[in-house]
Amino acid sequence: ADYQPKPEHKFTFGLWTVGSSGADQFATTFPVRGPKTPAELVRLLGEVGAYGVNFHDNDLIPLDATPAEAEQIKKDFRAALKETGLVVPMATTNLFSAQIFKDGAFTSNDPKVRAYSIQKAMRGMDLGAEFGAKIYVFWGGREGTETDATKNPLDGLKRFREALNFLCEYNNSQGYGYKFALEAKPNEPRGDIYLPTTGSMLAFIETLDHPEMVGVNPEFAHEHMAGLNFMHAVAQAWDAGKLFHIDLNDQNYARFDQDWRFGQQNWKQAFFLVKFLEDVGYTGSRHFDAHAFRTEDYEGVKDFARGCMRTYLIFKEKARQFNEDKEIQALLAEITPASGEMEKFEGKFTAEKAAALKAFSFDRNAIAARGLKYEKLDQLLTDLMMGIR
Ligand code: GLO
Ligand code: NI
Ligand code: NI
Ligand code: NI
Repeated sequence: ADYQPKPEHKFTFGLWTVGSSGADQFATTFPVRGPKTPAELVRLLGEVGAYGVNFHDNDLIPLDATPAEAEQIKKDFRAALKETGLVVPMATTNLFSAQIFKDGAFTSNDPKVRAYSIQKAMRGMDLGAEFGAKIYVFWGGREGTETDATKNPLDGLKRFREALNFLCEYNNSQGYGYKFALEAKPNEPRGDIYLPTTGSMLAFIETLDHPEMVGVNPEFAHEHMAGLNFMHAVAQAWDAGKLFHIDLNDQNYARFDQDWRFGQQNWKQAFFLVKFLEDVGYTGSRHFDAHAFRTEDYEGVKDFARGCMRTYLIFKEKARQFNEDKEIQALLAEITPASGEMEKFEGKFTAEKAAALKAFSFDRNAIAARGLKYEKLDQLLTDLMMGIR
């Protein structure tokens, strides 16, 4: 394996990721990297071998741009896409940066803010469609509270639902063919954000008018902030047929939003995630929603972007080795025994089966006495990942 990114790997980055100025909560007015235009960022991504670029409405067109400025930016952006061959698989709306969103967007207590947010999302969908985006992400960054004295969460859910129902109909009315992908995050920037986990989003989707149009965009960092197992969240989304997009990065448990290079910190979790995506045959974008360290210049940003993709491909190769390793596979076969005698109790309920199972006598102690060799298996994986196998 040469670990070189190719279009078929579907590696994408947001304009906001490689375009991050390196500003943080304690240095908002001291960016360490000067701004680059969207067209320049596309060329940077082309240089490192990415397949696609995604954007928020205002990553491409600044909030206060004139129509003439907007046209020029789009023209330059389009030219850079053509030159590099990059595509735009996903677009999204910034409903969290501007002052007007200080109390949320779709769930704000102010009906003017709610209406403005839906207007902004429709315009964002128009913009994404101009560049061929087929996935539209909704991250409700400020849909939440610092104190629940201000809002009833039931109102929050109702407003969020109404907004999405409206936008699903808008999608149909324009014939855009978008699939919506809802992105959960437990907190930051709000004290608490509604629908804090991928699991919450999955349950919420079933309450919408067009559940078939809506899936999820789970993010590694966000599930880790909530102390959860990211791969398990992704698996549940996949099982529900709802894994429409994914945000890859890295994040230590229970910290603020770190948005690190994919695989920087939690190798094992990243490995299991890549293995899962490759084993099930996920065909969507592998989107990196991450930032280079504040210590980096734009050369460092390229190192960061190359690193995200390279690490993914290394884990993909390791997953292949895991699946082809005779000792590991033999052990796996041993620890997941065939049904044998239990087959007659398995599957759908029948009254006879239930009666037979109730009457069956199990040797509980003998069953429990069997060692499962999980220690051995996990060490084989560790050896494999460390490159000594
Ligand atoms: C912030 C989110 C953000 C979203 C983006 C896409 O933590 O991860 O980057 O992914 O706004 O809508
Ligand atoms: Ni995030
Ligand atoms: Ni994200
Ligand atoms: Ni983040």
